[in-house]
Amino acid sequence: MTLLIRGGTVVTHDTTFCADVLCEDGTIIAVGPDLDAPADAEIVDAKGQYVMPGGIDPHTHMQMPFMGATASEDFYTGTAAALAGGTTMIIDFVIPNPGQSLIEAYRTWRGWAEKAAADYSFHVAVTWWADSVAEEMGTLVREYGVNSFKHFMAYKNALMATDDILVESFTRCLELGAVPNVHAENGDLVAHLQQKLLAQGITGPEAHPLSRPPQVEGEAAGRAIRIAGTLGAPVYLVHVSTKDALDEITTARASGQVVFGEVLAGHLLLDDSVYQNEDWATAAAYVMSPPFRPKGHQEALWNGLRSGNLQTTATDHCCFCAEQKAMGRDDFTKIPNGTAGVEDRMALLWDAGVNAGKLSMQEFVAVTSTNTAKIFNLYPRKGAVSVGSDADLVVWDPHGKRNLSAKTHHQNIDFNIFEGLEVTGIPRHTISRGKLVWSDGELRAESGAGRYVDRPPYPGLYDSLRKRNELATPKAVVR
Ligand code: DUC
Ligand code: ZN
Ligand code: ZN
Repeated sequence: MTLLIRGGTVVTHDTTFCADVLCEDGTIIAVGPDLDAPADAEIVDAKGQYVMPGGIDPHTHMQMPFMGATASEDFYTGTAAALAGGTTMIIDFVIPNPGQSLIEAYRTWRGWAEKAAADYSFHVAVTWWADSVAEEMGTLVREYGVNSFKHFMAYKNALMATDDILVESFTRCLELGAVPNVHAENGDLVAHLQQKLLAQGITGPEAHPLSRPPQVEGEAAGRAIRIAGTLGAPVYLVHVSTKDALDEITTARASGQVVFGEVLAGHLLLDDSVYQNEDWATAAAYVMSPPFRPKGHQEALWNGLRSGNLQTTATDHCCFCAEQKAMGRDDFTKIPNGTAGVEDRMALLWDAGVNAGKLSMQEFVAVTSTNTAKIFNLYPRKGAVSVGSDADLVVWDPHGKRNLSAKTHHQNIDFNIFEGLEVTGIPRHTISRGKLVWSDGELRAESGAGRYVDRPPYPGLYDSLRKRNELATPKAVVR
């Protein structure tokens, strides 16, 4: 199958030029001016539009069983919505229950993901520790294409990884060449504050941000970074939502430590006033962790992206509908945590980033696609417009408009946290593995068309880290 994208302006993370892009059997086979295509090739007219790598969302939770509910978005509906928004790959999370085999959980998630319409990969969470966990981490890296492991520092008595687990697991990640990820919130403090608020009779969604104030994230981020730094391991902080955590990352990076930071579209654009809504269901719809933050943090996060101290953007897409959120009607700690955004991230970053002069087009590509591909060792297969790369592309109309709304989005959730926002700059066409899957408002997603993408360990990063650690190895005094 051949597809020619004709007459557009190619934008990558480091350059912009006029060129056609020719795709065959899922791969880009030529990039250049005035390309010929066979008579039966599908032609996409990209005049006046930008041709960019499809978005990669490194943080989604399709179909996730969590807090007594199951996320309403499955791997088909979620990846179809992603394609409608110009995102052509997700990295989701396998989350074993404490005590459960990591490989057993991995197989379960792989089974759920078979219906995906776009390419996908998995981080695997470490929620407990034993020799068998260390062994299975090795098997996952060597045989199953996993090069990143997630650690929840929150969710006490459920998924929380305590410091001893972080030390064991980060050490193992370093041996294996895998990147440890952390959800940085101090789970003990959260549990304490939740009980205190309930005892004070504050039971509604307004208590949610009060139970997880910025310092709860800042403390955990600093701790994870210091643990990683002491061990000589890299660390990737998911959903950095506060200036407090960003400052920890910035300081560590300035001292030469390998630390990466991800920011969510929601944390860049929304603030904690949403929890004051007088309608319980509306306020509850915004309950996610970490919560939306007081005004001021958003500007700091934009500056983090612009300065390169934050490298990736994501959504933490985790959908719970109104009737699921209602489980916490009398107790905010029981509201399933999660919000949606996989369909809207690219347009939000373009509108609030590029149109507002906060990001260049190249920076937009870097933070929505290429940086994720590089950190998780998918580049240049993904995140590039180059010969030999997967033909995962978006043809971007910088003048097109979209009104973000639950009434029109494709996400399987009855609420849109960006409801009513009009964005300028939208995906006119999305190409997944060389196939046109979103075109002028028509979604042609196909269940099962997405493939699992292996992510082998990243030798470039680990070779230098190991060398650095070796040089820093202390020597015994010979007496
Ligand atoms: N936060 C959420 O809001 N949902 C899923 C998991 C998480 O960490
Ligand atoms: Zn999280
Ligand atoms: Zn998450």
